[in-house]
This record gives sequence, structure tokens and C-alpha cells, in this order.
Amino acid sequence: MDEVLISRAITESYFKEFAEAMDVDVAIAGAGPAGMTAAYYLAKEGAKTAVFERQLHVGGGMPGGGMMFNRIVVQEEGKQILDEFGVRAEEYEGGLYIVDSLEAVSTICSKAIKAGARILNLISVEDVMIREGDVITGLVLNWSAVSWSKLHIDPLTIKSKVVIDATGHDSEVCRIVVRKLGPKLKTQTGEVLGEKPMWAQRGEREIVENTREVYPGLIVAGMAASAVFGSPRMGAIFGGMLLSGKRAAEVAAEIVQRVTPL
Ligand code: 48H
Repeated sequence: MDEVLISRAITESYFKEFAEAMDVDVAIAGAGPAGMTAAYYLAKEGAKTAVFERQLHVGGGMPGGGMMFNRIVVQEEGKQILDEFGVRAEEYEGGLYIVDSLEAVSTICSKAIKAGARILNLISVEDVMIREGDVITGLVLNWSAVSWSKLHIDPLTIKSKVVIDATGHDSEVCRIVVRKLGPKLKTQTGEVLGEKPMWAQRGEREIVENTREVYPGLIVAGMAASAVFGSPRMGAIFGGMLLSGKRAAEVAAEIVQRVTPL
């Protein structure tokens, strides 16, 4: 057994994938439930899709369930997406289903990768790339370890026809856009409005309505959509994240079609 062969196998395979992720249809910031669900639906439809995740693990806030109890809840509409993934959901009461959060994260991740999406962990999105008209045309990336260790190292850039901000509560990509390009988001003030206090019913409804193009070339999904458009949080019910991810994939596919020359 040749140790160098092991090293070469890993680096050659990884860098081939990274190079392929440098020019994609859709680039997604964040491999939480919304980002991975969007990636699954896009890849399934044949869109070249890459997801960049800051952490070592995927799943964002999903593995932690509610207050570290590794269970999540979904409503009927969310369960239909879990059924499609093959994630088991047990009926509880009041139209709610209970789900093992680790089964959900691992299955959604596996489905997205097997559908053809590339998920690259330990990479942080630190900026966006723009062209004429300030249209977003890609993401600026760095190893997460660079910022964690406060090293001064320049990033690399990837190109995409559309970007999805699925970075959760912090809506990091949208905040970068406001900071660098001004308050020009398609919100009431042009800025990130900020998430409102808990109201699960409204939060779950509005998150899907808020999943849209918020800036030319930029879609917002999941908890980032609630934060950007000022909707209530909803706690450990995750149907909205899955439905928002699916909706983001539909919106992204429309934009990809629009900008792809025939
Ligand atoms: C690369 C980044 C960056 C960056 C962040 O937080 P998430 O799980 O987000 P969603 O929207 O898929 O799901 C939200 C859900 O987990 C949640 O928090 C709920 C339901 N809250 C309700 C409530 O009331 O509190 O995942 C976002 C992912 C994470 O894995 C981050 O590490 C990652 O994005 N991320 N990745 N570059 N700049 N910023």
C-alpha cells in the first residue's frame, strides 16, 4: 500500500471537482437544509450546481434539532419533500410529523450529491463577483481555516449564472451585497430587514413567498429569506426550509434559462 498513492488519489480527485465547480450554472452559499434541497432539485434537472459550506459538517442548524434534541418537526407539505428523499417521518398530532434530524441531514446530503451536485465543505464565501450593472456573476471563496486563523491570504473566485444565498439567519451574501453595493436589495428599504420574533405559522408561510431573486443574479432561500424580508422565525419546524429550497431551485432554473444563450 503506497501512502503517496493515497495522497495523490485524494488531491487529484478533489482538485478535479474543485476545477469543475469554478464555472457552474448555480452556486449556493451554505449547505443547510435549504441549500442542499435547492442543490438536489437543480442537479436532478441537469443544472451544474456547486454548494460551498463553511463548516466541516453539512446540515447547518438541522442536526441540532430543537435545543440539541436531535429531532425536527415538519408539516404535511414538508413531509411530502421528505417522502421524495426517502426520509422517514412519524405522525405526531395536529398535522405535525416528527423526524430524526440526522437521518434527514445525511439523506438530503446524499441525495443532492448523487443527483450530481458538488458540495464542498470547509470553504467560506467571503465576497461576490459582479459585472456591468452590478449583476452578480459568481462567488469569492477562501478556505474557512484562513479566516479562523486570521491569516492574510487572498481568495479565489468561481463563476455562476446565478447565486443562492442559503447562509441561514446571518444572510451573509445579502449583507455583503448591501455593504459593498449599497441598499439595493428588493426589500422595503433595500437593506436586510432582519428576522422577526417567533411565529411559526406565519414564518413557515412567508419563507416560501420570500424565496426569490433579491438582487440581479442573487436568490435568497431558507432562513436567509426570512431575515432579508423581515419575516418571523419558526423554531425547529423545518418544512419551510425544504419548501424554500425547492422554490429556490425553480427560481434559479428560470434565471439560468434566461441568461443562457441558445
Ligand atoms: C459558506 C456559510 C456561510 C458563508 C453561513 O443555518 P442553516 O441551517 O440555514 P437554512 O436556511 O438552510 O436552515 C435554517 C435552519 O437551520 C434554522 O436555523 C431554523 C429553522 N431556525 C428557526 C429559528 O427560529 O431559529 O445553514 C446555513 C449554512 C450553515 O451550514 C453555515 O455554516 C453556512 O450556511 N454558511 N457557508 N460561506 N459565508 N455563512
